[in-house]
Amino acid sequence: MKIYIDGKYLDEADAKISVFDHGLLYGDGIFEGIRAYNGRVFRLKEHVDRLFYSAKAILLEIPISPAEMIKAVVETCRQNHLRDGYIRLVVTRGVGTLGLNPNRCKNPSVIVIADKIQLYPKEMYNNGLDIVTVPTTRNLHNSLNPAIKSLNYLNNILAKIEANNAGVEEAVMLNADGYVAECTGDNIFIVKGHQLQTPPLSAGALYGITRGVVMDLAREAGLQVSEPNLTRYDLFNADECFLTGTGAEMIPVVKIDGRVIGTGKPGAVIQSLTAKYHALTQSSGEPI
Ligand code: PXG
Repeated sequence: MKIYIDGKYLDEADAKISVFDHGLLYGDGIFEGIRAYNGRVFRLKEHVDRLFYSAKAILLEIPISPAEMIKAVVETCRQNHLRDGYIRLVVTRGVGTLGLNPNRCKNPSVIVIADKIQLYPKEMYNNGLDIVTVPTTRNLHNSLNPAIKSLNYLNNILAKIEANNAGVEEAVMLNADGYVAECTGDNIFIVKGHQLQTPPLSAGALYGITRGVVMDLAREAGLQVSEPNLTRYDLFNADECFLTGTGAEMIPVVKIDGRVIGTGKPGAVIQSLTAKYHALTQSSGEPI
């Protein structure tokens, strides 16, 4: 495998980052997770834009332009003969001292890894997930804004551990006001009648690329799409519930905190939106 680091394509064994990199020492950096389908990188521009927005928010100057970043991603896929897979884009603050002051980090590092994708097992898509609400609340926006896709994912990891401890795959994270924010690596949606609802970004959700695509597909299909504050009560009483993310795509949820959602089986809306999503991923994107 060839890994892009700061303009060079390195063998995996040589693709290394300093122990003084503040990405490692402090989680000081940002990232993106992107998919390639059928020889094209899906929604690449949107992912690169989000990376630059995250960078802006943490005052990190990415050393290459968005156009160069797009080229680096496509070229890394080419070098690895990747037609379908997962791409991880990382920008770290770079090498500094053991002190936390980022002023000592003069050269941020850009890393692109293009690899195979690890998917949830097929049964989970067919049968739907059982998930739980966890005690760890989503970060506050005035502390570490969940819109920033930072390398500091401890908030999400703690929630994931709590889900694992409860014997399920995913966690519903609430914000400090008790409203639903999102899951650890996926946005959450509910269907109620002809309405498709997902928490607003202000509730502590990432501006998910898949979230945006699914909202567009739903509007085209004639559903009413809105972003109200949602409580656990709203989730429990939904007709359908599902999660969206680049890795998982769309995955149904059939049980939350012991409450069966809808019929307890993946519903018609998620099934039809998933078909549309698959068609779109196979037919659009930046050619490799
Ligand atoms: N919320 C969070 C907190 C995320 O990290 C999403 C929502 C979905 O966003 P996109 O743009 O992908 O539709 C993410 C996605 C994983 C994994 O292994 C997921 C993400 C990052 C790293 C790993 O599931 N991010």
